[in-house]
Amino acid sequence: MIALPALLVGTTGALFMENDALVAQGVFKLGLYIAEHGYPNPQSCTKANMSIRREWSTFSRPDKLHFIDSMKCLATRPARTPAAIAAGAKTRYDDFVVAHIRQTQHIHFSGLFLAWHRYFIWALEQTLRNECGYQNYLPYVNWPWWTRDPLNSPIFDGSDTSLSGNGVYIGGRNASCLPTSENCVYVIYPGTGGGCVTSGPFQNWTVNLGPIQETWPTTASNPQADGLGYNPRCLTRDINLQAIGDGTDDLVVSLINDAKSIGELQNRIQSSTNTRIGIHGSGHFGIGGAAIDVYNSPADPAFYLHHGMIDRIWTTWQNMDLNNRQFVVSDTLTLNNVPPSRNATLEDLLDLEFIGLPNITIADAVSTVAGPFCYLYA
Ligand SMILES: *[C@@H]1O[C@H](CO)[C@@H](O)[C@H](O)[C@H]1NC(C)=O
Ligand SMILES: *[C@@H]1O[C@H](CO)[C@@H](O)[C@H](O)[C@H]1NC(C)=O
Ligand SMILES: *[C@@H]1O[C@H](CO)[C@@H](O)[C@H](O)[C@H]1NC(C)=O
Ligand SMILES: *[C@@H]1O[C@H](CO)[C@@H](O)[C@H](O)[C@H]1NC(C)=O
Ligand SMILES: *[C@@H]1O[C@H](CO)[C@@H](O)[C@H](O)[C@H]1NC(C)=O
Ligand SMILES: [Cu+2]
Repeated sequence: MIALPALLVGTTGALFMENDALVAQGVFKLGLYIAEHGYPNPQSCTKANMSIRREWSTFSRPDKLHFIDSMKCLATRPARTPAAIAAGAKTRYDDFVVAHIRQTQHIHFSGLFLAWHRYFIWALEQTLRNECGYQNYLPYVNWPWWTRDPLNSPIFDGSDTSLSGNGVYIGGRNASCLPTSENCVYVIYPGTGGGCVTSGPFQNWTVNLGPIQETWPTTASNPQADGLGYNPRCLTRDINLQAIGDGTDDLVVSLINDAKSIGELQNRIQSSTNTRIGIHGSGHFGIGGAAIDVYNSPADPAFYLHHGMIDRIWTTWQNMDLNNRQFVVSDTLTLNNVPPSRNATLEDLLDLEFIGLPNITIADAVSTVAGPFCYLYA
């Protein structure tokens, strides 16, 4: 038997919760599955070159600094997106933001959501490695570890090894409703910031595109209605204890344990109820500011760690029953099926536009160990 769990020994940080136990159980089941069936694509992925994605707090100080520097490096390289497609795309980092903005209405609340974002964050990881000398793998943020005190977490404490801290506090803001004020399922109160990030490595980070949905008072509007014009400004955040507080261990555990189908899993990850915002919304609204703009949210470097956690939940749910949970797809090709579109299929393409990687299909993206992907989560 191929002992994949051996790869994980010594990789856990100071914290270990029930969701981490499920992740480890999933890796064990994946090991059993591979022992029985072999690697799905041994030409491109075996134990010898499997990588492990880890929680931000378990990175060493040098590893944190390398990740931060590599993200900044992408923001100094020229964009590949033509100005005729997006005048606001100035940097290589912006190529990622543009691809996400242009496809927002197809890759959220749709059959593409999980697979497209898996490919997208992997593309960032590979681009950091191939173009900016990064030697490690994508970190993720295990929200349940930090629900009680996110402002003192290693990711948001504002230190030189964080992804920067909160935005400056802006008072006098009203609560808002999700998903819309007409359909008020969940009331969300303003967070603890709202303005520009002023501490840590990304205090001078420039957001070039959008906003499309971010409506905080400090945010200048984009010269183009589609948000693709040039609109350089600071990175805003609004760390929201209510929203982050919803991303609990029991929420993550129940997603993995209770979702009976891919449709139920992806909808529960993204949906709000009157008591909970869903783990995807919890991260976006918990970070706040630029991160609440569905279109432009990858402008905040923390986006990629949040979506690492979403991918870790999907991966673990799949690992629990690999025979039945890989080649499955649900929902259509448009956001909440507006405008109406056909059901997604395993042959539908994941297009990363000017990021510059080939189109792959949803079927190509359902396994993290079948190539092009070759990774596990600790
Ligand atoms: C893993 O190794 C194989 C064989 O050497 C190679 O073809 C493949 O590209 C590698 N995959 C990754 C993800 O590095
Ligand atoms: C908050 O709501 C009140 C009452 O609807 C309104 O008068 C006020 O303009 C709102 N403030 C902001 C900042 O939106
Ligand atoms: C931000 O810019 C200021 C002014 O140029 C500079 O002094 C400071 O070192 C920069 N901080 C970071 C974290 O890049
Ligand atoms: C799309 O999927 C739904 C839910 O699985 C199903 O009821 C419906 O028949 C499908 N539509 C088509 C055209 O296949
Ligand atoms: C990906 O597919 C789209 C059509 O869906 C096509 O326009 C585009 O050129 C393809 N990109 C690559 C890199 O092949
Ligand atoms: Cu997204």
